[in-house]
Amino acid sequence: SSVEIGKQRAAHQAVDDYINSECKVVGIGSGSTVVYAVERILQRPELKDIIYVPTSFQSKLLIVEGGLTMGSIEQYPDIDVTIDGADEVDSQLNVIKGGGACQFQEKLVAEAAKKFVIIADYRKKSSQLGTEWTKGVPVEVVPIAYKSVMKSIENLSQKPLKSTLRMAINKAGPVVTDNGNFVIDAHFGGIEDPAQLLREMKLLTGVYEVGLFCNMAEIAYFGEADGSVNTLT
Ligand code: DER
Repeated sequence: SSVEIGKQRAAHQAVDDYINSECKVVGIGSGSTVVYAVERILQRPELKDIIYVPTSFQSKLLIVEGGLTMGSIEQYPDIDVTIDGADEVDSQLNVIKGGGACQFQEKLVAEAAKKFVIIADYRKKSSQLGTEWTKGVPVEVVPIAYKSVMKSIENLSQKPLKSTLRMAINKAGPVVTDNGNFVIDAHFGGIEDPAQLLREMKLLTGVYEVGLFCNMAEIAYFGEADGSVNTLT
């Protein structure tokens, strides 16, 4: 499909541009686009000796099943490059992440990297966060606090239109993250000031991590349906 072609081309180009044998430690994000990044890494034997740091159980499986060397962020707190997907990217490189409920470890591993590189298909490009990605801002919350957080986000400077507890599909009850938490999807429509919203949400008791990555990415690769790739820096 054109979306899969877009994902693959963005991922391959980013790996070829940013990962080389000089890299010692590389962070591997989560989601379906990073699968193509690992696919490209496995096509380049010179990248075999790099230590790969995961951002979820899914990311761990990609590294382990790929026969790559896995390291923990505790052992390798200084990462050369982290490559990860995104749910939506605006022209300032503000990003919504957490569609896969992995945003805590993703943010930890992204912040630890000298360079944070986003890879995405064309659907993720947006003029304003919240206008293309309509599933809300993923907010990881401590389970007992999910109602408190739903209440307190009503008092943010930009009010949510609605917020929902993310329910699992192949498991009864709510989605439980790799960290043992719940996820609230907070719908704001177009987000006026993502960095301000992030700051305010991080202060709410019970919030574990917010799927807004502001002023973090160095570059975003967008794969188009025709196989071309364009970047945003
Ligand atoms: O959950 C996440 O943060 C993922 O990185 C997500 O934002 C991108 O997933 P995709 O590559 O499957 O679209």
